[in-house]
Amino acid sequence: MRVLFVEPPKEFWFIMGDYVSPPFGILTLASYLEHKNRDLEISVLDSQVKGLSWEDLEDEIRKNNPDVVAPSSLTTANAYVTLKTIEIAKKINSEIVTVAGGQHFSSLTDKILPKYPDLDYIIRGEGEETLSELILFLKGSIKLQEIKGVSYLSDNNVINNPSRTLISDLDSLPYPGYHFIKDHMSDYHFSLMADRTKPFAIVEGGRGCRHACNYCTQWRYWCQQHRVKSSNRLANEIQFINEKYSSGLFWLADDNIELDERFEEFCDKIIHSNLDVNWFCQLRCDSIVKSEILIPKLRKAGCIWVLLGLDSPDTYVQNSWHLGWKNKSLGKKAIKILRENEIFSQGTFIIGNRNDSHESIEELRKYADWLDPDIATFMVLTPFPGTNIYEEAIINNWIEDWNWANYDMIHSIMPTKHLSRKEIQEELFRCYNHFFGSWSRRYRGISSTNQITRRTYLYLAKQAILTGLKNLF
Ligand code: B12
Ligand code: SF4
Repeated sequence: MRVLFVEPPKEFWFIMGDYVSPPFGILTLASYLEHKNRDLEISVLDSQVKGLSWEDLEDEIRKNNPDVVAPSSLTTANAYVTLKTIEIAKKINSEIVTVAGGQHFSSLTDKILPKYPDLDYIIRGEGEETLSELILFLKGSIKLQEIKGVSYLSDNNVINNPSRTLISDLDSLPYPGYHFIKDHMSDYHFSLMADRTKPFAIVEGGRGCRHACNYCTQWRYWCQQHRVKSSNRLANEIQFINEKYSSGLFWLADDNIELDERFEEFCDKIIHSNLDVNWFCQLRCDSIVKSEILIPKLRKAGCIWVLLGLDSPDTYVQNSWHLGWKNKSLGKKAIKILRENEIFSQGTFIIGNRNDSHESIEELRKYADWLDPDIATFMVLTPFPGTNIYEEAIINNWIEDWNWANYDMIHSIMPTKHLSRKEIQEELFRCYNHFFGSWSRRYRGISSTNQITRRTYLYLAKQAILTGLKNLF
């Protein structure tokens, strides 16, 4: 049986500059299938890195002649490209079995399956074990009804089999299947973070998050549990990928890293292995402040860039989004600690909450100025299916834009009590223009001794972000 995983052609998220990212989700699935089902012929086709058009993709699928096509989706914004890939597969051969998964498809099985009959199965939640059992079913070894976590149509009714429990030991997963895309490993890059001498790879130290922010899909998708790989396993994985493929820049895909003993051990192992690697991760301000003592070690182990959710200065928002840290000075302190350790801080801010007005967004701009992260990324509150905010928006009929392709956090999807969608879109532009338009900040950025800061501000100086945002209204 031939299984083809596909990363579809899709738009790049221009806010993050020039990058090509490996399709990590389907690489983990491909690797797991390979270990469980030795007799499968598995391939991963990455349209992004190969620069394939839709026509090229069709030719490639035809050449591969697969029995199963499983496209990646990553985000709600990618839902249509996933479905388009599935449509193409069925057009080539209606016998091809099509499978989708991930946050968006898992949340909307009842809506998607009846509307898109080309999609045969949705795998809800963690994909490894369910996909592997689905293959056993396709080979005739087990019954479909026995497979937990799968959804499908039967006599025009959507059947959602019971959910599956999560894998208890993440160390039991094989290494991600980078060998499936080995010829392209040097092409993956993230230009703002590192030059081409340090090709880019993703690794995953853990899944899920114990917090419960209202706008986030992750905590609920992973059952509000936080599971981690051991420090040894994570360090070995990075060492293996570095030595085998020369990847030098790693994105830790973890939703939220806890700066505990395990993570300290991980840093120690990387330091002792003398690897020339750098990495990016997401941390909460409260953890940075609480574990300040660990931050120099993170830097020594190669951490060069941290993304922090700084969200909004509004106490109402802080409370209603269950952000869990209400003291604004925590953000300020966290940025200071990172700066003292020469770790680049990217702060994310969210506009478009229900109470937002021109005045409150002006306050948010002042808050961003006061916090002064190395770069600020402003985003629009987006009701992703699977979040509390989505449910609230449905009940109150707030959603005005149902085009999933726009659910990328830079398009405005719903108005606030005081602002139309167009006004929110204009406010988003103003936020970037204000933060990056400041001559003193630009000058500081471009003349910084920190290479990443310099590179980032040079990119911003090209006005690509501002032009892109202006085109949205
Ligand atoms: C790395 C990353 C990126 C990378 C791209 C990585 C890539 N090409 O794979 C970059 C930086 C480019 C990126 C961009 C964006 N991202 Co992003 N990203 C992530 C991050 C941190 C890790 C993804 C990952 O590899 N996870 C690990 C894998 C193993 O988990 P997984 O993908 O969920 O896959 C498992 C299951 O879901 C399931 N599964 C998933 N897909 C499939 C497919 C099939 C066929 C099957 C059977 C199963 C299955 O099986 C897998 C194994 O169990 C996630 C957060 C997270 N921790 O997941 C956010 C995340 C996916 N991103 C998000 C968003 C919003 C975006 C952007 C729209 C903008 C933004 N504000 O960041 C852009 C869109 C870019 C684009 N045009 O596609 C949101 C998505 C929310 C949503 N529901 O839409 C997330 C969840 C972050 C968050 N906390 O909200 N992202
Ligand atoms: S936004 Fe971050 S901290 Fe909040 S639930 Fe999601 S992953 Fe956890």
